[in-house]
Amino acid sequence: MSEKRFTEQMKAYGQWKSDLVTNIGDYQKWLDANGMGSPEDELRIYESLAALRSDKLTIAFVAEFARGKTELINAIFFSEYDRRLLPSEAGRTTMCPTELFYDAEHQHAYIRLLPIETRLNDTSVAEYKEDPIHWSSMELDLENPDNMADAFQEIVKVKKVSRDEARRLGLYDDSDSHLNNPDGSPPDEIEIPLWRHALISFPHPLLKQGLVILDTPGLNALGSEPELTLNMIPKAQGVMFIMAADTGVTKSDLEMWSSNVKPGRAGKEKGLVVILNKIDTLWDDLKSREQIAKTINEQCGKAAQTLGIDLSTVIPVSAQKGLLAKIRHDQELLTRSNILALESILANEILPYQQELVRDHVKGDVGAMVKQSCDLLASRFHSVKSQLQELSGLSGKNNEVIEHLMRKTREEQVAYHKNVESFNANKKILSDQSKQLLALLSLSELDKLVSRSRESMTGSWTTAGLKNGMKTFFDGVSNMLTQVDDYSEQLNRLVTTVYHQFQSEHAIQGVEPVLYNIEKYVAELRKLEEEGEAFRNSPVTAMTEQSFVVKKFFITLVSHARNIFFKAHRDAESWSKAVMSPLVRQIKDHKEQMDKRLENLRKINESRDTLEERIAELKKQAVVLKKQHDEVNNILKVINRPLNQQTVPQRQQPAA
Ligand SMILES: Nc1nc2c(ncn2[C@@H]2O[C@H](COP(=O)(O)OP(=O)(O)O)[C@@H](O)[C@H]2O)c(=O)[nH]1
Ligand SMILES: [Mg+2]
Repeated sequence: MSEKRFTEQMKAYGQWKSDLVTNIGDYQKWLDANGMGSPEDELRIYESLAALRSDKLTIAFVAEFARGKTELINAIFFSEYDRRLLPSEAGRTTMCPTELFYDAEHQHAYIRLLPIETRLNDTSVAEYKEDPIHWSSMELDLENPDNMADAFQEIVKVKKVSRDEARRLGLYDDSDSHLNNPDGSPPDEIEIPLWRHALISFPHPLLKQGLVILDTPGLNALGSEPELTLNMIPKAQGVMFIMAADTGVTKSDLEMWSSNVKPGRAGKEKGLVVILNKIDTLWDDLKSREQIAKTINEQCGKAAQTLGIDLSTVIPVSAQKGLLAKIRHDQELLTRSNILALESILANEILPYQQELVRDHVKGDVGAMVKQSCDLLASRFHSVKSQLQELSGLSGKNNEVIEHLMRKTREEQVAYHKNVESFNANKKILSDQSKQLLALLSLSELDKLVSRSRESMTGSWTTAGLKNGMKTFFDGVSNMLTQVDDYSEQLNRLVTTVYHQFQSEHAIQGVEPVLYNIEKYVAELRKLEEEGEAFRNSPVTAMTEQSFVVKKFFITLVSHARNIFFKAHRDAESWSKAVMSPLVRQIKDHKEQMDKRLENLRKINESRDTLEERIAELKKQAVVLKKQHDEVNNILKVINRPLNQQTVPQRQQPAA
């Protein structure tokens, strides 16, 4: 088994995505060239391509401050700069959540910083991201790593503000007694981060392939910025939770684990990596390697026990020695640091998992469209073949037989017209019912629910009030979704019946409709609720000024839920527009073929010479259809191609 390094694997993943993009582009061109596309198809393809191009693999580093998150990021991803790129030093810890990525739209490297004062507004960080005007922006000089490292110093910057100011920002609470002066009096000034969030874009090869790294500050920051816990961390494909060997598992480590890490990973355990960092602090020269290995293993065991997880899932590493070893090309030290074990998990577990998700998505979306095109062509081919058979059987037959066939075709035409009428009536019913479906997913209804939930908090932004508010909100959401689910089931049944009825009455080969499914949005909302519950129950909410955090939390929760609703609504809308198109196309095909058949029979009836001509024509058509079918089928094959089956390596413990 070959175990690929993360960098290689990421490159292969990028290549795979770009092949898919080309393939989908081919399909798009094919639709155009053959006049088989519709505006809805165009839109769906466009969205799929956009989703593929903007696909990101986010790895979040979550831990209490000074556990070595930033050092690990330096060691895993940025060692080729031969220096410590992001600031990681004793006493100067990352103060604001920092995202490292590549912004392909603005092709220059920059660092953007959101002032801490924006906390006073009700706008979420996600919303601020849409609007660069609120950010303070600096260009990065890529030729000059010193300059880059200097610019990165911004993310550790702090400033002193009055106690009142800190309180207003939700960064100080009278219960924060650990900040008191030695005589017990509260401090006059509080040190707070200068920035609320940092975005760093630069063209590192991994970032260019779609890797996003989220570096977070400690527990305090997570407590005061619910968006991290509710949105950014759960959305990450990989979460690295880090403890340190020199401190062991502390109370706040544990708190962070149970409030901020574990709940967001429910059902996504694959992406969670638990790390015991700084094992070099246990490298005692007076002990043998075996003794050291034993000590490290014991520490991992203790950590695993405290967190309630399996020992084999705790990876001991030394970020600092890993970085040093990579810079010095010291193979022995690199092995000892065990950094490569982490890379291997990223490369062989987290990345393939994301690839599977992306593939399933493309398969379900564009794949379903391509399949419909394929089926439609098969159905055309089938009908040409049967006409061909019919005509071939006519040579040597008398006019009576031909007239009989003409009569039969005319009867079919009459039946067809009747069926088309009933099809149009059904289509109208479907369109009305789709409107009802959209109404059930209405955002204004959701907003009414939000107001009711706010009211049921009885105006108090406390955790007790929040409990009522959240209950009202999620009960309401769940109620709305149950209705949507029932309704869409009914709609799906109608769609299927309309398809099958027409096809069976006219002996047309089956093209299956795509059904509407709300399940994935229900699952997303359920997850949001779980994360919300965990956060609400966490002691973190009690640490900073309550009303502040509770309010921010509620706003984040609602905006996230609103976003999920929005997506479900948009999906339902484009579904309802596109669901009947394949059948409409098939019906049109069928009509054309009947007309053509009648005309053929008429001409043959007049002169037997035309028979051979018609047969030759149909044969030509069959060849063209076969070719078209093969072309589309090849596109479908690429989309459905299984990913390279990899044996996932067992996570292994290092030799000390
Ligand atoms: N001995 C040792 N120190 C480390 C290691 N990783 C990080 N540190 C030190 O721990 C301190 C905090 O590291 P940093 O990466 O800033 O932690 P963060 O706050 O979690 O991002 C710094 O002084 C680092 O040099 C390690 O593997 N071994
Ligand atoms: Mg840090």
